[in-house]
Amino acid sequence: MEEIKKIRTACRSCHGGCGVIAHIKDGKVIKVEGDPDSPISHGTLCSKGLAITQLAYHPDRVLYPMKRAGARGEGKWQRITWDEALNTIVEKFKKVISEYGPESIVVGQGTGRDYESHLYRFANLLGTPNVLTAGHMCYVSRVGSTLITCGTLPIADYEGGPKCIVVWACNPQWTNPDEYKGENFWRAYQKGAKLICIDPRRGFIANKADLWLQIRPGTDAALSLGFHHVIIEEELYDKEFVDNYINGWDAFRERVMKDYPLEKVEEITWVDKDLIRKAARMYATTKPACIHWGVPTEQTNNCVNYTRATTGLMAVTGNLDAPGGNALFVNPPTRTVAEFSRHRDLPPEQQKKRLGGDQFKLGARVAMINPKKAWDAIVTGQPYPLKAGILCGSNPVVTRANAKEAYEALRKIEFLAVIDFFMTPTAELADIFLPSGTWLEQNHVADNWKRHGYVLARQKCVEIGECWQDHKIFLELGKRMGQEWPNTVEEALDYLLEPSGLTWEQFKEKGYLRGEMVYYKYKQRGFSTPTKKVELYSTILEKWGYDPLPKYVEVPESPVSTPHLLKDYPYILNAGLRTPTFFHSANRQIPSLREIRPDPIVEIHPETAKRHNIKDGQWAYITSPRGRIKQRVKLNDNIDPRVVVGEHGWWYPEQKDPSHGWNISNINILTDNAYETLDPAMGSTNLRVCLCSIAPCEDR
Ligand SMILES: Nc1nc2c(c(=O)[nH]1)N[C@H]1C(S)=C(S)[C@@H](COP(=O)(O)OP(=O)(O)OC[C@H]3O[C@@H](n4cnc5c(=O)[nH]c(N)nc54)[C@H](O)[C@@H]3O)O[C@H]1N2
Ligand SMILES: Nc1nc2c(c(=O)[nH]1)N[C@H]1C(S)=C(S)[C@@H](COP(=O)(O)OP(=O)(O)OC[C@H]3O[C@@H](n4cnc5c(=O)[nH]c(N)nc54)[C@H](O)[C@@H]3O)O[C@H]1N2
Ligand code: SF4
Ligand SMILES: [Mo]
Repeated sequence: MEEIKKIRTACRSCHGGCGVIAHIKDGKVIKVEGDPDSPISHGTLCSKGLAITQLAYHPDRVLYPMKRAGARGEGKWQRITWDEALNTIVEKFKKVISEYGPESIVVGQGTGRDYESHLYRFANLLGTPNVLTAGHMCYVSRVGSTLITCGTLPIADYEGGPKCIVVWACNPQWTNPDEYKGENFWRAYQKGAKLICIDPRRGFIANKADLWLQIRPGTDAALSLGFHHVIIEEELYDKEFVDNYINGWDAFRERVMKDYPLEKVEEITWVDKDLIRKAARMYATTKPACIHWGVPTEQTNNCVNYTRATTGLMAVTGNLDAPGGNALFVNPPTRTVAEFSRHRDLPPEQQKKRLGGDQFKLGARVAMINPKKAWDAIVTGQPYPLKAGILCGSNPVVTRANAKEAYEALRKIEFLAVIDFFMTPTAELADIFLPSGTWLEQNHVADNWKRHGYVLARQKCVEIGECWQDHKIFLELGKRMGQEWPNTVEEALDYLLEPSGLTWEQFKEKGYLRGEMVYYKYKQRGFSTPTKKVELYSTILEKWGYDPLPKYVEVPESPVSTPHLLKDYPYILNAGLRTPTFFHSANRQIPSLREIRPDPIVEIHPETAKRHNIKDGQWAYITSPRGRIKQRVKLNDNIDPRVVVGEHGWWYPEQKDPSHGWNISNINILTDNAYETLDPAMGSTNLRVCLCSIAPCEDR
């Protein structure tokens, strides 16, 4: 019998990063444990990371390429070889290119999973500008908004020792999102930092906070401008910074003082004006202070407004690129995602064809499309038809707004390939299924898309079935399309690492690299914007014809903007509470995780329950103007009685028919994607807030 072999690697069951020691015996991973030497996680792992062996060796996992053997969506599949699978895709794509042009192929992924460099390279060299990511509701929209404001994404600098932390729409203890691990927040907090929490729901962090601002969902941009109002009125800003490094201060100040008096901000946000004043003072006068923002601030029509206004808070208080403030981290010297993916090779005439590019100019700048543009192009053929697609690591039928529309469009596309671990409701609509390798089955320079200054060695521990890591799938497909690619995954990694002077083999031994941090870089070279200043007045937005100053625009469906709907839909639905065990639509089939959370939960206030005669633990209908779903009720008096909080990502893998119950509890049946509800510059989806009603029902 073989000895147990231990391999150091990096988890990626969420956005990833935690250091792992994998134990391997007889060619099988039998256990994973936290790596105490990891600079990211210091030995900690969460329930999802620990459950990876249950996922990787799950009996439902698809281990071979498959082709559809019946009608679309009928659930009949036949095993094929990789050669047949890849050649089928290549043949179809070549046909579409010759008949319609490469723009008629959509290449899609879900949330950040460390293969964007390869996926985008495949799309760019194919010549299609239509890459569908989660960017319209997550991260990319944040990056794009900060790009035009201060040059790059500012990150809370926990290691720099903040004395005040503002956790704004984030729940890092459960979500560990992007650059942030809950553990890093916790270490800084335990050193005695003051804590401000801005969240409609009182959770773990709100309970710990010195100040909790229970905001009306979707109104964060107004609150941010309210903070500015206090800071300007009480002259709490850093005068030297403002004089030297803000573009458009006078115009911004006039907008804030005229349009956002605290009485008005209180009315919009439901937060008491004295509490706003107290919080703004605490943030502006405790140095250094950082803001740790979360995804709900992006999943709104005010994505760009909020992100720019709040970047402005970091700037005017002198906390931008300051130790313990919001730093502009320096990445280690590796090739960037943009370089590897060869964005520059997408010809200008193809870039011009990006769906919605002329409407959402900032979205286009960060190579992003809104999915509704893709669904419409499939269904209506306008402005040109989308004929074929390849989706990697994404389940849009469950995770995109107005799910029924997403489902119908994907059912109608002429040809679809899906890369996943499981036959999800989206994968069931495909013609070809390609089996992906989990993070235990891949070699990669991990985290090189993030902005926290690290890259990590993710090492292959095992091979399972005929699964291939996604990077290899794009590389092999690309080569067959006649594109220029390195020969192997490892050669691609050598290329990514080249500027660091290390090969993949050497990097693997080291485990990680860290960029050398320099603060206050702007003092030498200004900010990477056209004026070299923080552009509170954006010269770029102005050039494109948008409002150059941040403002608050009312949530598209709300008691204020659509009062006529209140009779039938009296509550604000806050759609998309995450749980520690699941990752969006993933993990429902993992026994240890599903046992902790067997059912989708909708939280309602006890007063609401009483009004509708609903009991704790009972199933209830949640209805919006788009449709109706069922979730199980949990009473929670830590939310506003006017608000209902539901989980997203639900389908039922245990339901074996090919629908897998995607439309029973899926909250995105309720959310909207109409063009007029999107952020006008970015095309971000207003995903988190709409109106709903609630009523008891018998069972699921
Ligand atoms: N209403 C509402 N909807 C939301 C949200 C919300 O807050 N509210 N949040 C949104 C956000 S922020 C995001 S980012 C999106 C996420 O949206 P998606 O990324 O589409 O959702 P996931 O369920 O994470 O991923 C789908 C599939 O990826 C597969 N997968 C996981 N890892 C890999 C891998 O390494 N390779 C491959 N090939 N497949 C893999 C999983 O098995 C799963 O089936 O959801 C969004 N949807
Ligand atoms: N376990 C788990 N972890 C995940 C994910 C997952 O599905 N499961 N998804 C991953 C992804 S792709 C992302 S983007 C991140 C997101 O992770 P986070 O940025 O932490 O976002 P959320 O957990 O969606 O929401 C954070 C907090 O915002 C509050 N909130 C809701 N609406 C509003 C609002 O309008 N304003 C304010 N101020 N607060 C609001 C919620 O009550 C919640 O406490 O998590 C990642 N990590
Ligand atoms: S927080 Fe994310 S990276 Fe860390 S163990 Fe959990 S799933 Fe893995
Ligand atoms: Mo996300």
